[in-house]
Amino acid sequence: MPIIKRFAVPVFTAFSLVLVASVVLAVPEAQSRSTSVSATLQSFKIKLKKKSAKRGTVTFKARNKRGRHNICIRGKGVRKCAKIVTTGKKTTLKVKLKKKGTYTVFCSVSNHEELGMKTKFKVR
Ligand SMILES: [Cu+2]
Repeated sequence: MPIIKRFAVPVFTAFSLVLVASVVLAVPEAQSRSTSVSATLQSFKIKLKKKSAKRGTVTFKARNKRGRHNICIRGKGVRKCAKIVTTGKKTTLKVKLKKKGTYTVFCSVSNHEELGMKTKFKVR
């Protein structure tokens, strides 16, 4: 009997932890998903580490390698820009993308978009 007791407690504890962990992890995911996408800006290119995300909050964390740039997104009734930064600085664009489809990520400074600072981003 003492052997069973010795095992019963750790097994119960482990089971409880799994149960608690699954509840903690499941709740925020069910309510809204969030994705972080790293990006680099330079004259005149935008590179995204991820090309797509599931619907929810998407945070683009952009590092400006060279020039004076920002990062913006438009599509499906959304248009939002992060603040403009200079070489070596970071700028973050946090946006709620509720609709599936293709969005355009671009730089709104001057004519940078026409010069090539744009790329596609998909929401699944
Ligand atoms: Cu730019």
